[in-house]
Amino acid sequence: MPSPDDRVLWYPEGLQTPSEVSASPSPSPAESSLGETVQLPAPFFPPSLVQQDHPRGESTVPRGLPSTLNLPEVPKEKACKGIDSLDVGTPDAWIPRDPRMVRLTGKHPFNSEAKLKDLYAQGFLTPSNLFFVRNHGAVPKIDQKMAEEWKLNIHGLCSNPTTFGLSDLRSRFRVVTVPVTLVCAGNRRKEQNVVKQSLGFSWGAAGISTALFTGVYLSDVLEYIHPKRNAKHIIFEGNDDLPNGPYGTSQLLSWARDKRRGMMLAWAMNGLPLEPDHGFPLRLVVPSQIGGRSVKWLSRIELSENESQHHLHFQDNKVLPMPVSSDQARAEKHWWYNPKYIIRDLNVNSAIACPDHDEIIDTSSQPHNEVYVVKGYAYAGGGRRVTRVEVSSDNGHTWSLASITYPEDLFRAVTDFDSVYGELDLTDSDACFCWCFWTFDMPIATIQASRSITVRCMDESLALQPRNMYWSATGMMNNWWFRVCIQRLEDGRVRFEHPTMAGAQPGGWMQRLKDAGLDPSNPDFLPDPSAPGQINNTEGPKAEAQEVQMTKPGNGRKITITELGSPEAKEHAWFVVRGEVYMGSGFFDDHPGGAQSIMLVAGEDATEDFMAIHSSHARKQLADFHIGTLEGTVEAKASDDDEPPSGSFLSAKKWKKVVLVNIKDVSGDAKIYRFALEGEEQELGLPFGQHVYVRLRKKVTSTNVGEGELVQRAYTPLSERGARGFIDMLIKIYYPTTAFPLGGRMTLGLSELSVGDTVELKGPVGHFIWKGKGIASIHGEEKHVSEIGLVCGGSGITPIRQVLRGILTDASDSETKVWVVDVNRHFEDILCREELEQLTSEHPGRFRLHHSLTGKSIPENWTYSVGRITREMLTTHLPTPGDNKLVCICGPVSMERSVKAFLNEIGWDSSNQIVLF
Ligand SMILES: Nc1nc2c(c(=O)[nH]1)N[C@H]1C(S)=C(S)[C@@H](COP(=O)(O)O)O[C@H]1N2
Ligand SMILES: [Mo]
Repeated sequence: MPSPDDRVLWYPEGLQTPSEVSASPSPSPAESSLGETVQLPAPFFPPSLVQQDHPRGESTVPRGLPSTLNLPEVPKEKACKGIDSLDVGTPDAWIPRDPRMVRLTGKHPFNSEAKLKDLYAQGFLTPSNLFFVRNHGAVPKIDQKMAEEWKLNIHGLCSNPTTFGLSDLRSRFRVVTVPVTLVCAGNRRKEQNVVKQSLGFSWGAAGISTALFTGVYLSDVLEYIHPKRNAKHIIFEGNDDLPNGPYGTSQLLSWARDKRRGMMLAWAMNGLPLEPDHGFPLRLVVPSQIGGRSVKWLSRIELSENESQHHLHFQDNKVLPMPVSSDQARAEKHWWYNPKYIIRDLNVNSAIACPDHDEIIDTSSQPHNEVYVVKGYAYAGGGRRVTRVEVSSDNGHTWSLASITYPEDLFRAVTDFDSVYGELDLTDSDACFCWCFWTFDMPIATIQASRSITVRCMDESLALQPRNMYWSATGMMNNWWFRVCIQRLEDGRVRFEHPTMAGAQPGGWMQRLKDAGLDPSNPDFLPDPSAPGQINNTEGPKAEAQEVQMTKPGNGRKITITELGSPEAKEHAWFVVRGEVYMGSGFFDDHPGGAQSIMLVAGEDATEDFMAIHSSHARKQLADFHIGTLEGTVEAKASDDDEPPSGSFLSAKKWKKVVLVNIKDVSGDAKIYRFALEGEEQELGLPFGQHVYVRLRKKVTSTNVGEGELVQRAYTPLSERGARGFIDMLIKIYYPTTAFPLGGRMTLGLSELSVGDTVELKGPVGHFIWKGKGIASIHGEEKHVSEIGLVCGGSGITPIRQVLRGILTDASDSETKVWVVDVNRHFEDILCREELEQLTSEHPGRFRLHHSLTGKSIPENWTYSVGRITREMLTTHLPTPGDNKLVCICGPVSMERSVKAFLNEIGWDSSNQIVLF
């Protein structure tokens, strides 16, 4: 590797060493104002213009950086060769361009951006053919000879005015390569134009690109030409020929002299000469400022007391105050000359690239706990770092942290010296000149439940992307939250919709809202407008005010409190949400939270819990089960009976936190979760036969800050009623299987927990209580029971076991007889088997136990039944029906149904002899 002292000439052309250069066959001499004749390597010409038949025509592919440096790949894409038919007949018809570029101002001049998806797919460094282009006019036609003779004239208030040829710059100053992201101030302007037409054309979110720029630091050149004391501004001029004179703008000289701001005079991009569109043969590169400051085709620099007087220095790249309309800005020139409104540094901004506009995913075919990786870019100005990227799925009500990668930081970790790139050394730089990338794992379930994905970021100065658009006449620096709308298709798939499509392309939710007469600057993408914590849109009309319809239109039936308490209502689990009555039994089979949680609210007002955990999708579904409007109100009560003794943990009204302290594997997928109550000596306060609601927020990823879905389900504890300080719960985790691809929402949520996490409990709930001394309470009615049958399947054992223990451990009851029928698939699946066996041996006269196994492998000396529950099994292993008798059932819905049907056949009365848990 050559050492820095070897440097003679730096040229953006492959593998030559300086000695090869001097020996190259046809060097073109270039006379510099320094009086030295230097050799320019041949060819020094943009690859797109190198003819195939050119003697060096093959050297159009950039040389990568040494792989040992472990830096982002230098784009290998070949330069375009063909002339795009759109350029034919324009002054630019000599420039090969990539037809994939989206033209934003018709054919000419060339203002274009790649498709956001294509741009993002390129990664950190953008190949020059997909690098956005902003040309105010025709591209100066510069051939090889003109490039070799290019003059940069630096003059004005300086002691050493000098005219440099490119080779002078290369040989006099340290040649450096720096990755820099350029962003046009108009990036994302289309969004502003949809709200109200600005003076500018419609950039999408791809008016941004990144390249390795090779050149010399402007600060080094300024040291050489020695500015005078009264010089305050440094003016740059390109040699494009525009109606109002050449393109030009200026910087504060103090900024330009500051090496840390990284301003460069650059001749190469990604290891090749600049393409004509990007300023061949020389441009200014101003990192972290708007692209408009990076003057292309740079030919003149002037040091001055005053800022640039170029037309476009005043008439462009400003953010005028919001109240100034486009017409006003056009008519009243003074706005443009007010120095306060100039834009220098970029502002914080971010956009979503994945999902792409119009991307469709099939959420229904994916497991609920599967995630979709949302991705995008973010940047800040002034060398500041993006310090957080946050994603919201509820229209900005709550936010989760995305993970960010900063490929630019890789450059800070290495140094290199290379004949193409010169010095690669950012080891002493803390400035962020480039975009960063972020990703966020969004659960499919969240996508299903929400209407938008929103991103915002914050930078080191704590500047945060705003919720509302700051519209201005130039439409520049648009950086409000970037929102992608989620649209549910009829077939269960979802389609994503970006805010706009660049240029004249149709599409995007902003135009759609506008066409619908809504305010596109005030979208309301809340999952449900009535959800708690809704942000009230105070400015402007409310867009998309879509209250979810939870009732059947035209259903005028009135339901009285008495009807709500009728046996029919209990049988079909009628419940109340927001004053409307619903028939819960219609949804037993499909309810993701299980049938039990619906049965538990039968006859009750379930508004609070329903609204807390159900998505707008679920709310919509509720309409199908609407049967009428309640006359009067139901007392909010969670238990039919006694309030728990004071001092015990549970509250019927309030969710209370418990901490997970232990997880114990039991068998197969079953685990015992132990949660600590508030006090070590505290009792739970749960009567025999009743349940507790467990509610938890699902974790999403390790980087997520608690934005998962809220899930809730009723469980019966495993711990003894008298247990103090803790509650044990036996949970069988339903992992996704091919037959049940979503797995159990609640149990998967539990499986994500680790010790130290919290869940919330509320209760007791349920209509059945074993009160002791042979007394049961069913829907508040007491009944004396002499014999009780308990039928359960799988983890349905937990409430059954509580009742069983309640009876057998009751010192004041030696009468009540218990029969248990427990059905499982395999022998190993039988939960609490040993305990059950032990209780039978302890209470031979009172407790009869029977099992059945439905699986294929049956243990050799199995003495119980095999196969599903039959009528005969229930006849033989339960008491005969009678007035003082009762059967309780707990298991999967299908089992509960068939057991109930058999019991009816045998002669059990549904209204007061059968209890479904
Ligand atoms: N000479 C000249 N320099 C120019 C421009 C121009 O039209 N002429 N456009 C400016 C603007 S507004 C932008 S955003 C950047 C775009 O650089 P690019 O076309 O290389 O992406 O160049 C800047 N430099
Ligand atoms: Mo720009």
